[in-house]
Amino acid sequence: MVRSLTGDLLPCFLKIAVTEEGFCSAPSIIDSNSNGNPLYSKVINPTLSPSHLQDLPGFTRSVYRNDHALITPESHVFSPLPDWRNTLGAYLVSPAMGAHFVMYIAKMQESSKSGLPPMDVERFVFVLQGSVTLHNVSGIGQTLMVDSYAYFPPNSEHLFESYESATLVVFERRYAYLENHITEHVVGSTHQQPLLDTPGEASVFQLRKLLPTSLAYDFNIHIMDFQPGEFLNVKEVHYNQHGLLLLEGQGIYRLGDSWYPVEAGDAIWMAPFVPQWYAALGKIPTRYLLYKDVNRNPL
Ligand code: UGY
Ligand code: MN
Repeated sequence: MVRSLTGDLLPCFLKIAVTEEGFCSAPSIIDSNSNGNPLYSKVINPTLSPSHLQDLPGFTRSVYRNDHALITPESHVFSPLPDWRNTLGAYLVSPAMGAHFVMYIAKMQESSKSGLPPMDVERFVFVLQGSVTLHNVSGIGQTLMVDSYAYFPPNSEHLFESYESATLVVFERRYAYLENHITEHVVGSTHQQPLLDTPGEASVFQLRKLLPTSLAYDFNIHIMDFQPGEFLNVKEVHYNQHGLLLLEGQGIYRLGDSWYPVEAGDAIWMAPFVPQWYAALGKIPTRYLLYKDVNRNPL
């Protein structure tokens, strides 16, 4: 302890000026931290970007709430996908959260093969990295590259093979049958899909839909593109569920009362009626892929 100029007893480290004049003989813990920065300098120069905290062991931006979840890449946990060969999977959305669908990343390694979904479950697959060969029932192979996708109606035979490696994002859902309507097998590529109108959004973002919009389909997959600085006009609250994968760019996602910095690689689950809003920030455009259930009476 030292006595301050006003006569109070103070611990050494609070009176830098006094210690510099030699009153405090304790070893100096006051000048700098181990990085050579002034002690406590972070308090007055706070880290504004949470990504700097990524060096902190245990830090994650992932969040799990009852009406939304943000699952960031450092939280992905992969394990062998049952029924697939040489493939690791990380489920990012599942019914355990309250969702009626699953969304998972499948990492196909050398000489890998897909398995089939359970009975009455439809499947949508989008290639994120590498390429896969899709064999149809007659055994004919078709190569799907990055940005290509395929949809399989419930109970339809199909097989993916990867000879080197490939990463896929997969959506599956128990099909909601509708009398006199059936879905068909679809194969396509994002860039082949036309740009669509975005009512209520005054052309703020670009929208493509990867599946037909006809009644037979009980969900669609949207590809949404935003230039930096663009944001959703509508502060959406709706009955539909979403599973989202940010493919490129960064920005702020509002989910309920929380505002999250997000970037490419992040996955989001949105329960029905969760308030949702996005603004694209940074220097490059944002692209995200979005599952949305459609065409069915919510009753
Ligand atoms: O179509 C949608 O519901 C979409 N605009 N939602 C979203 O981007 N969160
Ligand atoms: Mn929405």
